[in-house]
Amino acid sequence: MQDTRHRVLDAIADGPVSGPALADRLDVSRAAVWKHIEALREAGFSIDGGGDGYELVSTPDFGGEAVAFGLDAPFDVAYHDTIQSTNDRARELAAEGREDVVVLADEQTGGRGRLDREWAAPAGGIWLSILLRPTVPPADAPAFTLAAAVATTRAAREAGVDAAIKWPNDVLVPDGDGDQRKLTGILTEMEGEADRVAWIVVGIGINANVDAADLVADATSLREEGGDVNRRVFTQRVLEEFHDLRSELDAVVPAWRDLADTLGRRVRVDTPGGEIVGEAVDVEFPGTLVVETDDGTVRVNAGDCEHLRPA
Ligand code: BT5
Repeated sequence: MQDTRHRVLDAIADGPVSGPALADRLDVSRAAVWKHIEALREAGFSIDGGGDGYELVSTPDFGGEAVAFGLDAPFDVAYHDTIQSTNDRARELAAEGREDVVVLADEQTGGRGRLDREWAAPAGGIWLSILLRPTVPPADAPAFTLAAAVATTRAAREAGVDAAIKWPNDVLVPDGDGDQRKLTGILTEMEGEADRVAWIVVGIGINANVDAADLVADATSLREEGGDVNRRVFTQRVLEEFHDLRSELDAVVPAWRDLADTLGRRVRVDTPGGEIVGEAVDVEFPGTLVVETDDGTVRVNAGDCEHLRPA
């Protein structure tokens, strides 16, 4: 069904094509063609239906059909205008055995950060969760979080926003006063056995076309940094970059290094084992931060990182 709809879109994008010709080409009935055209119009596609046949005039700025159309990555898109949390929905889909699905929403009513922190997710954002079943050990899972940060940072830079990554998973924008504001947060959840991941959900929260006043202190948005973006295109770019990286995990850390703002900085990292202060000198696969402290080199796998001003 979805497939035929995409083929209808592809055909009328180069249109105009008559209904009977479309039915012939796609090997479906004329009534089926008409139903797809109506469904696409309802999803916000503007389709001309003049004497020469159907022709795509414009694509909506957001939504499931819109993001799936022309997406150069093999993900199904499950779109919701509003939902509690895209990560929660992706976990349900994982329990149903699905994979390579992106749950996407305009608004979340119960968005979650790490450690059950709240994530503000008003309408106008790009709130998405990617459900994957990679054949990797659980220890490699952090690489997917880093890949999401790289993908989002690249998309933000393409949109003209001066974004960079703070270890491990925040995409930040400098505020001009030496501080940084958070544009994106990433929450990765997974299930698996000792040697093999069953599923991973990578949740990416992008403050897109929203006012910073509707977020939290120290947050920014694409709207604040450079103006509203076409969310369809932005989402597609994030998913395409992410797909390239998850297909070549070894490329993730070098790409992350190039876009990181943490390396070379003095940092304080709150870890489950206590606080670590020193200079962040490197990141190693799958996402380990290497910190030079007064007591020697320390490797950190997880924690909250704060950039400190130079001593
Ligand atoms: C994160 O947690 O940064 C991960 C956020 C992941 C959100 C996505 S949205 C799609 C998917 N579905 C979900 O339910 N979640 C994911 P953490 O590093 O713990 O940061 C959380 C902290 O960021 C909060 O305690 C606030 O201080 C701050 N914060 C909350 N909302 C924010 C926003 N919209 N923009 C910037 N900062 C925010």
